[in-house]
Amino acid sequence: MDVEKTFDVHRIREDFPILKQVVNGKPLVYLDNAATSQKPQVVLDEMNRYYLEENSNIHRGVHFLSDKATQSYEAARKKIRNFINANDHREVIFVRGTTEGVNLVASSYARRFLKEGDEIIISAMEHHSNIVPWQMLRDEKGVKLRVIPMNDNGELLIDEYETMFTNRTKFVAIVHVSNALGTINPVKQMVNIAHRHDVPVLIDGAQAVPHMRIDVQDIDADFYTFSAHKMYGPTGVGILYGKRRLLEEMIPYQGGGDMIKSVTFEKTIYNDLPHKFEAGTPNIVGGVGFGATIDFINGIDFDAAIAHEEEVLGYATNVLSDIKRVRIIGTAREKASVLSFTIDGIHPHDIGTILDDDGIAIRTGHHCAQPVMIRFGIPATARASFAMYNTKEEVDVLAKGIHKVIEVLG
Ligand code: C6P
Repeated sequence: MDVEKTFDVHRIREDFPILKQVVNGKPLVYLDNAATSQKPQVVLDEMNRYYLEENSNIHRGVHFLSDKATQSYEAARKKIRNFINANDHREVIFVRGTTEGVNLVASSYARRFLKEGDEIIISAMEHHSNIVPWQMLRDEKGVKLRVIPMNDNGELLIDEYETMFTNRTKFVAIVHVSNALGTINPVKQMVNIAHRHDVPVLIDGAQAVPHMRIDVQDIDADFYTFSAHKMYGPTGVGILYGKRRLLEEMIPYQGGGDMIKSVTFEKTIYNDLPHKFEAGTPNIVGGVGFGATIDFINGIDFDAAIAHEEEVLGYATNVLSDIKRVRIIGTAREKASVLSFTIDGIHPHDIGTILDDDGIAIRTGHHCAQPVMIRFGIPATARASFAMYNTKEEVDVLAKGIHKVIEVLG
């Protein structure tokens, strides 16, 4: 079936005013969605409305505006809870983004429960935000990091993963979709393997939630974290989902207002979930905007949007594979959104600069996943990453741009 018939990408593009821009005299072709996606008008309107009509601090005031702001913020939490099918809204903690989600778990769970000699399993394709917090813990507590290897297509070796568990293995932290390769990891199976060894799992869902339906109960993730800004929502807000039993056992790593029930100089009693982990005034407008983002996604045929993205990615993969000297990095069977590539003899930064002259926005560099670059023996890649509003015509513009890069730089 031709998904273009059931998903009107040109209609969806109307919802994103920024896409109409002209850059360097050319229509903007925005292919840097893995870094951050664009925001629909309805999300911008809702954030504006919040500031115009409700702006106030939450959970604190008895007055009208504070009550309204609290209701909007907490309504957003419940929308997000339904979106990821969490069992309870208290399992949905607002954080700054995926990075903070991982740091929260490393600090409040692993620092408390792991001891010297214990092992944490991560994978060879992690973003730095799911490496560095565990290294900091390693240096502080003497825990060990073990890394699941991957093959030349950028697929994790699940058989090897299975053999890595010992009685010292106490935690697993893995990415759902790689931002550098696009690989979709079989996280449900990987969680199942870890649970057979009674080991909890954190999943970095930053690149998964915008491109597939996520059911945290079906995956049986113990923790799952993601950022609003990669899924058409605002920057500076994201979610850490955690199973209630685990969150209840954990001690907050940030103290301050809102996360307490009572404070004396002798003793503090922490607040109930989820507020226990939400110290200080949060990104209220971000949370409200995130709620509007969920409404936006629920208001479209998200399954058709996902199918459209798959079709665009498949098309782009074919078109770029046909260009001589282009090497695609990340050729896993299961992929989402990301097309990383190199051009023989040309530095990725030069590719990005020349494409920018034609209004094409891609990301070049190591994508905060330096170990992936080392694994493939390259310093960097050029990366086109797609969202639901991208078209095959834009892929053609990208291909034309790549031909121009080869022509200009030889
Ligand atoms: N990747 C990219 O261009 P934050 O910055 O906290 O919202 O998300 C961090 C993060 C964590 N995990 C994965 C898999 C990610 O892709 C990212 C962010 C961006 O690929 C910016 S480096």
